[in-house]
Amino acid sequence: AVESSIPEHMREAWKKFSPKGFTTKDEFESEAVKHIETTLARSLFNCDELAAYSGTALAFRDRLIIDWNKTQQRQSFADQKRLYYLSLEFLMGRALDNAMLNVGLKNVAKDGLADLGFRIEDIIAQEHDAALGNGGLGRLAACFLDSMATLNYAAWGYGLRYRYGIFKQEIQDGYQVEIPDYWLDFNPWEFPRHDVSVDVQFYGWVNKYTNDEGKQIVSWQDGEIVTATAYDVPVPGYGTPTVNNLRLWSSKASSGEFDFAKFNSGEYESAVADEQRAETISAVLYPNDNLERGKELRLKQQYFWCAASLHDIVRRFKKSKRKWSEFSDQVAIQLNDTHPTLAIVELQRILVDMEGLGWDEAWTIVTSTFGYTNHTVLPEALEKWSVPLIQNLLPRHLQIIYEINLQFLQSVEKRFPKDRDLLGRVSIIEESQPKMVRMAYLAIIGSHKVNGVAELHSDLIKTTIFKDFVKVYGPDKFTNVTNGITPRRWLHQANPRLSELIASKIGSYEFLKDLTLLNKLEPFVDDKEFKKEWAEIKYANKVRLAQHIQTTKGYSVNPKALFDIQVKRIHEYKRQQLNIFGVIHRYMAIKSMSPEERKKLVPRVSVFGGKAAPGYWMAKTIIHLINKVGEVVNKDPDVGDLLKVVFLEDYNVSKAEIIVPASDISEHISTAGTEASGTSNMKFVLNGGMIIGTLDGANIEITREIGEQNIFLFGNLSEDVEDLRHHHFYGDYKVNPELVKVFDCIKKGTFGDEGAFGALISGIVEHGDYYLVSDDFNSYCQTQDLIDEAYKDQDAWVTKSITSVARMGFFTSDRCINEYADTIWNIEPLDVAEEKEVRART
Ligand code: T68
Repeated sequence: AVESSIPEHMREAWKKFSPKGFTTKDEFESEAVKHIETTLARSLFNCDELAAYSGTALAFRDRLIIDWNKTQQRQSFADQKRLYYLSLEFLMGRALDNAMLNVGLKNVAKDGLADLGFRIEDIIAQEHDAALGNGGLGRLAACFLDSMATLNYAAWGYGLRYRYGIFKQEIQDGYQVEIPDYWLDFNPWEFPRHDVSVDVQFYGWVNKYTNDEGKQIVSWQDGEIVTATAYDVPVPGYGTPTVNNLRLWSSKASSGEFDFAKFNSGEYESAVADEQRAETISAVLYPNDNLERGKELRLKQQYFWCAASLHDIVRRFKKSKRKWSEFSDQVAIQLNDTHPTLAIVELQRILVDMEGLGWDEAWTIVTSTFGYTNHTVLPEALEKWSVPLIQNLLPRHLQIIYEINLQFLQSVEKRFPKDRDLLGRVSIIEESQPKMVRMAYLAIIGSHKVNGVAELHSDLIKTTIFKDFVKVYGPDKFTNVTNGITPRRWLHQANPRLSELIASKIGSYEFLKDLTLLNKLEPFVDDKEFKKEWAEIKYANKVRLAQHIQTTKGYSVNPKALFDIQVKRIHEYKRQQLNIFGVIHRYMAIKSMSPEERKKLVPRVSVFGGKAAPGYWMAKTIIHLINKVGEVVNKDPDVGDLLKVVFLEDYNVSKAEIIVPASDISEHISTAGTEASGTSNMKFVLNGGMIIGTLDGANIEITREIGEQNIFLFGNLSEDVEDLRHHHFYGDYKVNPELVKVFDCIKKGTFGDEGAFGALISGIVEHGDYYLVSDDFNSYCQTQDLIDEAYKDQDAWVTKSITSVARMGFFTSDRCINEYADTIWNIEPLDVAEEKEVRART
């Protein structure tokens, strides 16, 4: 039951005056103006677009908070099992447009803002992206929150409130430059909860003793304390009263006596330094994707966030006064990659050291609570922490890790008594110098389910990196949940005209909640008028992107050209280098053609976008090359409109919303077996773009759903990669001659300073071409030629486009969340029918 401090007879007043939230245009205007004039202390004489944005955001925030409060009450009351999604990254993007669409009041706001003298698009564009993530992993977490709220699951996200999100990228002289992203200046979407805090301990030592009653006591003493304060972010579902919570922790020095002592004894400076050291924990998001570097501060972040979240979850559970054995009937925790693996150890510590449960009893609770999602097979991305580092920072946790390992290895030994090698291979501890803790192994051992994020990937983890664990646990512990994306943001919000056209054919916007309804579009593939509108919308989206290029880059591109787009983090395995080498190949071909031949070509705009990790030198070299190629190609009079090369700076969620709807072709061309899933592939197809891709990640399932005739596949298969690399290693390979010509062109200095790109070339020519760029080059170029041919038949192209969209129903994150709920979390959605009805009446 929900407790209240207000006596029964006084609750009437609360009910009478509790805010209802606006629904009409006038009410919206009244709320917005109130906020502008009071909260912001502005007036109609100094209200610029930013102030109008702030007022609008605050009005919508109030509205969300009313539903958010009710949701929390409803969920407490229902007393059902909850899901907690632990992720170090939530790449939310902008919130206002999403909030307006989800509560169904965008038109109200549009008219209201017009009354007040503003255009809604300009107001939406004022918002700073919440960029608390690197790429796919962080954006997946954001799509999941949207689906969990939309489907009425009682689910919380837990993350870190970084002061600096992912850096802003600028390009200077063709090079990436990183600018800090201080995003908290004005953020109306968060609620500081100064009353919700957790003290988190680091360092210190472990004291074990027997107390007066003869009981073994373990106490972790004399550490340094840092306080975690909660900041809550409301997460509205689409077309539902459910507003879930994303809780982000911020670090500050604990206000314990310790500090006061220092102040009083004149150690003012050192007290301030302590303060700053504590705040450093949640200061920055690590900008590496698919790479681990073993920095102590990163480990501190991980423990800080896990400990705060776990104590919060346990506190909530304890309020229910249930027995510990019921914990996993009430709580499911999903680990987004291995970053939160310490949560497993922390829960075991809470149960054993603090709550006094026996080891085995506690361990049963722990393992039935956690699920672990793996997002990569790349060895350089698998987390390992050195034993001395953990020993120093978290001495008690290291003991617990050793105990978990001991028990696990003993059980393995019993079942496979003659296999000594196996024990070494599955041990959590790697016997290296220094010893390392393999976090993925700990995550597997501490969870009841482990999942990959696309079929191929889930098969690969079972046959490669986690093969021994399949032997130990059997195959059922491992499962697949293919990724998905939210159609609310990635269709309805990013491409409102397409969404509207689809709704007009299907008869309603119901497809935004049940994406399989898109299949009702297929009967219209021969409808001339419909196809015309479909093509017009794509064209309008291309015009919009062309305008964006004009304003940000200062030159124009022809929106009638084929738009070929690759936007994602820059990484060798994602092979932007293959793309740019292909562009150079095309450029050379154009140069060698007669004017007659050139007339037959399909003009193309090659768009690139994405950030390189600041320390990833090879990725930065790729960015440099793309920019230098652009500088030469874009002003070559022989080329004109036939080829343009654009690098869009600072790719992020809000830019993706402009870019994704504007593609004719997008590129998903990773070396087979390296991209766990990819999710932008889904976004592009859902917006009517074709894709060129390898048989990797979710490309394979996309092909299965939309049909082979609707996708441009090329390149070697993942099962052949190992062999090819083996041959490369022994030097028995020859670089593709067409690619050699491209390299010669670069080496001649065609794109400036030839030395700058030497490593990119030698990696392929001399150092084994690990990513098989040369092996796939021919197939890639030929497929690009097929694309040109296909594009000439616009009618057939549009047919492919519509057919593909109609068959994309599977890739909604709603399907994905329902699969997690059924097969891993064992949770049910909350019934909100009654609440919806009340809302409809009022
Ligand atoms: C991505 N991983 C996968 N990692 O690369 C992508 N890594 O195939 C998949 O679709 C997506 O996850 C969602 O499952 C990442 O984005 C990171 O960003 C990352 C961050 C920190 C450390 C390691």
